[in-house]
Amino acid sequence: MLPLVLYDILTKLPGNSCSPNPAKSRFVLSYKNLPFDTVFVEYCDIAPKMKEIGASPNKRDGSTVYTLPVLSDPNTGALITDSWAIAVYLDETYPEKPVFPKGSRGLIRSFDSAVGALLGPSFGFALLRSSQILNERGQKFFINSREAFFGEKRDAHWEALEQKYYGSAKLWYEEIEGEWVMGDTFSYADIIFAAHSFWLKKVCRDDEWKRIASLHDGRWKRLLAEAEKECNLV
Ligand SMILES: N[C@@H](CCC(=O)N[C@@H](CS)C(=O)NCC(=O)O)C(=O)O
Repeated sequence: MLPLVLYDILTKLPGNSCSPNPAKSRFVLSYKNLPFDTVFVEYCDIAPKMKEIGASPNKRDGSTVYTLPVLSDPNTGALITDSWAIAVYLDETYPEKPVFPKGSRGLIRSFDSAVGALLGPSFGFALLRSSQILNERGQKFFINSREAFFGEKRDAHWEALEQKYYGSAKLWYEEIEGEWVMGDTFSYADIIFAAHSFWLKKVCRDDEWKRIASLHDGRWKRLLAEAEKECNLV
Protein backbone atom coordinates (compact mmCIF):
# COMPACT_ATOMS: atom_id res chain seq x y z
CA MET A 1 0.00 0.00 0.00
CA LEU A 2 1.28 3.47 -0.90
CA PRO A 3 1.45 6.01 1.91
CA LEU A 4 -1.38 8.55 1.94
CA VAL A 5 -0.45 12.24 2.01
CA LEU A 6 -1.83 14.60 4.65
CA TYR A 7 -1.49 18.34 4.01
CA ASP A 8 -1.03 20.18 7.32
CA ILE A 9 0.01 23.70 8.37
CA LEU A 10 3.65 24.66 8.81
CA THR A 11 4.48 26.25 12.18
CA LYS A 12 7.54 27.23 14.16
CA LEU A 13 6.85 24.56 16.79
CA PRO A 14 9.02 21.47 17.07
CA GLY A 15 7.27 18.64 15.25
CA ASN A 16 5.16 21.24 13.44
CA SER A 17 1.69 19.75 13.81
CA CYS A 18 -0.64 21.74 16.01
CA SER A 19 -3.74 22.78 14.03
CA PRO A 20 -6.92 21.18 15.31
CA ASN A 21 -8.53 20.14 12.04
CA PRO A 22 -5.45 18.48 10.48
CA ALA A 23 -4.91 16.88 13.92
CA LYS A 24 -8.28 15.11 13.60
CA SER A 25 -7.15 13.49 10.33
CA ARG A 26 -3.79 12.55 11.81
CA PHE A 27 -5.50 10.88 14.78
CA VAL A 28 -7.75 8.89 12.41
CA LEU A 29 -4.89 7.80 10.11
CA SER A 30 -2.78 6.70 13.06
CA TYR A 31 -5.66 4.98 14.82
CA LYS A 32 -6.29 2.93 11.70
CA ASN A 33 -2.57 2.18 11.31
CA LEU A 34 -2.56 3.60 7.77
CA PRO A 35 0.82 4.65 6.38
CA PHE A 36 0.98 8.36 5.60
CA ASP A 37 3.39 11.21 4.93
CA THR A 38 2.74 14.80 5.94
CA VAL A 39 3.31 17.79 3.67
CA PHE A 40 3.52 21.03 5.65
CA VAL A 41 2.21 24.11 3.86
CA GLU A 42 2.79 27.72 4.94
CA TYR A 43 -0.42 29.39 6.03
CA CYS A 44 -0.37 32.00 3.25
CA ASP A 45 0.39 29.34 0.63
CA ILE A 46 -2.62 27.13 1.43
CA ALA A 47 -4.82 28.53 -1.37
CA PRO A 48 -2.19 28.55 -4.18
CA LYS A 49 -0.83 25.14 -3.17
CA MET A 50 -4.29 23.55 -2.95
CA LYS A 51 -5.28 25.06 -6.31
CA GLU A 52 -2.06 23.68 -7.77
CA ILE A 53 -2.82 20.10 -6.65
CA GLY A 54 -6.49 20.40 -7.68
CA ALA A 55 -8.04 20.22 -4.19
CA SER A 56 -11.57 21.53 -3.73
CA PRO A 57 -12.10 24.66 -1.65
CA ASN A 58 -14.20 24.58 1.51
CA LYS A 59 -17.11 26.78 2.65
CA ARG A 60 -16.92 29.08 5.68
CA ASP A 61 -19.77 31.43 6.62
CA GLY A 62 -21.05 31.36 3.06
CA SER A 63 -17.70 32.17 1.42
CA THR A 64 -15.26 29.91 -0.35
CA VAL A 65 -11.89 29.33 1.33
CA TYR A 66 -9.07 26.85 0.86
CA THR A 67 -8.48 25.00 4.12
CA LEU A 68 -6.38 22.20 5.53
CA PRO A 69 -6.47 19.33 6.13
CA VAL A 70 -6.51 17.91 2.63
CA LEU A 71 -5.82 14.22 2.11
CA SER A 72 -4.48 12.64 -1.03
CA ASP A 73 -4.74 8.88 -1.43
CA PRO A 74 -2.50 7.61 -4.25
CA ASN A 75 -4.04 4.14 -3.87
CA THR A 76 -7.43 5.34 -5.13
CA GLY A 77 -6.68 8.76 -6.65
CA ALA A 78 -8.95 10.46 -4.09
CA LEU A 79 -8.21 14.04 -3.04
CA ILE A 80 -10.37 15.09 -0.12
CA THR A 81 -10.85 18.47 1.59
CA ASP A 82 -12.24 18.81 5.15
CA SER A 83 -11.51 16.79 8.27
CA TRP A 84 -15.04 15.37 8.49
CA ALA A 85 -15.06 14.24 4.83
CA ILE A 86 -11.59 12.73 5.34
CA ALA A 87 -12.75 10.69 8.35
CA VAL A 88 -15.79 9.44 6.41
CA TYR A 89 -13.65 8.60 3.37
CA LEU A 90 -11.10 6.71 5.48
CA ASP A 91 -13.77 4.66 7.25
CA GLU A 92 -15.51 3.81 3.97
CA THR A 93 -12.30 2.98 2.10
CA TYR A 94 -10.42 1.30 4.95
CA PRO A 95 -13.18 -0.13 7.17
CA GLU A 96 -10.92 -1.92 9.63
CA LYS A 97 -10.92 -0.17 13.03
CA PRO A 98 -13.85 2.16 12.22
CA VAL A 99 -13.96 5.58 13.87
CA PHE A 100 -17.71 5.63 13.18
CA PRO A 101 -19.06 2.48 14.80
CA LYS A 102 -22.10 1.20 12.87
CA GLY A 103 -25.02 3.63 13.05
CA SER A 104 -23.13 6.35 14.97
CA ARG A 105 -22.29 8.83 12.20
CA GLY A 106 -25.38 11.06 12.55
CA LEU A 107 -24.99 11.34 16.30
CA ILE A 108 -21.26 12.06 16.04
CA ARG A 109 -22.05 14.76 13.47
CA SER A 110 -24.37 16.41 16.03
CA PHE A 111 -21.66 16.07 18.68
CA ASP A 112 -19.21 17.75 16.29
CA SER A 113 -21.58 20.72 15.81
CA ALA A 114 -22.24 21.02 19.54
CA VAL A 115 -18.54 20.95 20.41
CA GLY A 116 -17.74 23.48 17.65
CA ALA A 117 -20.49 25.85 18.83
CA LEU A 118 -19.16 25.75 22.39
CA LEU A 119 -15.55 26.27 21.37
CA GLY A 120 -16.40 29.15 19.01
CA PRO A 121 -16.70 31.91 21.66
CA SER A 122 -13.18 31.19 22.97
CA PHE A 123 -11.58 31.27 19.52
CA GLY A 124 -10.12 34.77 19.75
CA PHE A 125 -7.72 33.81 22.52
CA ALA A 126 -6.66 30.50 20.98
CA LEU A 127 -6.37 31.99 17.49
CA LEU A 128 -4.09 34.71 18.78
CA ARG A 129 -1.82 32.02 20.20
CA SER A 130 -2.07 30.11 16.90
CA SER A 131 -0.91 33.17 14.98
CA GLN A 132 2.16 33.42 17.21
CA ILE A 133 3.54 30.08 16.10
CA LEU A 134 3.42 30.95 12.41
CA ASN A 135 6.33 32.64 10.69
CA GLU A 136 6.13 36.38 10.05
CA ARG A 137 4.50 36.10 6.62
CA GLY A 138 1.95 33.59 7.90
CA GLN A 139 1.24 35.68 10.99
CA LYS A 140 0.37 38.82 8.98
CA PHE A 141 -1.89 36.84 6.66
CA PHE A 142 -3.58 35.09 9.57
CA ILE A 143 -4.23 38.25 11.58
CA ASN A 144 -5.51 40.22 8.57
CA SER A 145 -7.99 37.50 7.69
CA ARG A 146 -9.29 37.25 11.26
CA GLU A 147 -9.28 40.80 12.53
CA ALA A 148 -12.72 40.54 14.11
CA PHE A 149 -11.63 37.75 16.47
CA PHE A 150 -8.64 39.55 17.90
CA GLY A 151 -10.63 42.56 19.10
CA GLU A 152 -12.49 40.49 21.69
CA LYS A 153 -11.69 40.23 25.38
CA ARG A 154 -9.25 37.72 26.82
CA ASP A 155 -11.23 37.22 30.05
CA ALA A 156 -14.37 36.51 28.08
CA HIS A 157 -12.47 33.91 26.03
CA TRP A 158 -11.21 32.18 29.16
CA GLU A 159 -14.67 32.19 30.65
CA ALA A 160 -16.09 30.67 27.45
CA LEU A 161 -13.37 28.04 27.34
CA GLU A 162 -13.51 27.01 30.98
CA GLN A 163 -17.17 27.38 31.75
CA LYS A 164 -18.99 26.88 28.48
CA TYR A 165 -16.70 24.51 26.57
CA TYR A 166 -15.07 22.35 29.23
CA GLY A 167 -17.92 23.02 31.68
CA SER A 168 -20.49 21.55 29.25
CA ALA A 169 -18.16 18.70 28.35
CA LYS A 170 -17.89 17.83 32.04
CA LEU A 171 -21.67 17.41 32.21
CA TRP A 172 -21.62 15.17 29.11
CA TYR A 173 -18.70 13.09 30.30
CA GLU A 174 -20.37 12.54 33.67
CA GLU A 175 -23.11 10.68 31.80
CA ILE A 176 -20.70 8.35 30.07
CA GLU A 177 -20.61 4.73 31.14
CA GLY A 178 -17.02 3.93 30.32
CA GLU A 179 -13.99 5.85 29.20
CA TRP A 180 -15.13 7.22 25.83
CA VAL A 181 -18.10 9.18 24.51
CA MET A 182 -19.56 5.87 23.27
CA GLY A 183 -18.82 4.04 26.51
CA ASP A 184 -16.16 1.40 25.97
CA THR A 185 -15.92 2.08 22.23
CA PHE A 186 -13.43 4.64 20.96
CA SER A 187 -14.84 6.78 18.13
CA TYR A 188 -14.43 9.94 16.07
CA ALA A 189 -16.30 11.82 18.84
CA ASP A 190 -13.27 11.26 21.09
CA ILE A 191 -10.94 12.37 18.29
CA ILE A 192 -12.85 15.64 17.83
CA PHE A 193 -12.52 16.40 21.50
CA ALA A 194 -8.90 15.29 21.78
CA ALA A 195 -7.84 17.30 18.70
CA HIS A 196 -9.10 20.53 20.29
CA SER A 197 -7.23 19.88 23.54
CA PHE A 198 -4.16 18.91 21.51
CA TRP A 199 -4.35 22.28 19.73
CA LEU A 200 -4.70 24.22 22.98
CA LYS A 201 -1.82 22.32 24.53
CA LYS A 202 0.41 23.11 21.56
CA VAL A 203 -0.41 26.80 21.11
CA CYS A 204 -0.96 27.96 24.71
CA ARG A 205 1.83 29.25 26.90
CA ASP A 206 2.90 26.93 29.73
CA ASP A 207 0.88 28.71 32.41
CA GLU A 208 -2.19 28.77 30.16
CA TRP A 209 -2.02 25.06 29.40
CA LYS A 210 -1.48 24.35 33.12
CA ARG A 211 -4.68 26.27 33.82
CA ILE A 212 -6.59 24.08 31.33
CA ALA A 213 -4.81 20.91 32.41
CA SER A 214 -5.79 21.44 36.05
CA LEU A 215 -9.49 21.97 35.27
CA HIS A 216 -11.86 19.33 36.64
CA ASP A 217 -9.09 17.39 38.37
CA GLY A 218 -6.98 17.10 35.23
CA ARG A 219 -9.69 15.29 33.31
CA TRP A 220 -8.97 16.90 29.90
CA LYS A 221 -5.24 16.40 30.09
CA ARG A 222 -5.81 12.72 30.93
CA LEU A 223 -8.37 12.30 28.18
CA LEU A 224 -5.98 13.77 25.61
CA ALA A 225 -3.18 11.47 26.76
CA GLU A 226 -5.49 8.43 26.59
CA ALA A 227 -6.73 9.35 23.08
CA GLU A 228 -3.15 9.84 21.86
CA LYS A 229 -2.29 6.41 23.24
CA GLU A 230 -5.33 4.85 21.59
CA CYS A 231 -4.27 6.42 18.26
CA ASN A 232 -0.66 5.25 18.55
CA LEU A 233 0.55 8.84 18.69
CA VAL A 234 2.69 8.47 21.81
N1 LIG B 1 -14.32 22.41 8.38
C1 LIG B 1 -12.93 22.39 8.01
C2 LIG B 1 -12.22 23.55 8.65
C3 LIG B 1 -10.76 23.56 8.25
C4 LIG B 1 -10.05 24.81 8.67
O1 LIG B 1 -10.65 25.86 8.95
N2 LIG B 1 -8.74 24.66 8.69
C5 LIG B 1 -7.90 25.78 9.03
C6 LIG B 1 -6.69 25.25 9.80
S1 LIG B 1 -7.13 24.41 11.29
C7 LIG B 1 -7.43 26.42 7.73
O2 LIG B 1 -6.94 25.74 6.87
N3 LIG B 1 -7.59 27.72 7.57
C8 LIG B 1 -7.12 28.40 6.37
C9 LIG B 1 -7.70 29.78 6.27
O3 LIG B 1 -8.62 30.09 7.03
O4 LIG B 1 -7.21 30.57 5.45
C10 LIG B 1 -12.30 21.04 8.44
O5 LIG B 1 -12.79 20.46 9.41
O6 LIG B 1 -11.37 20.58 7.79
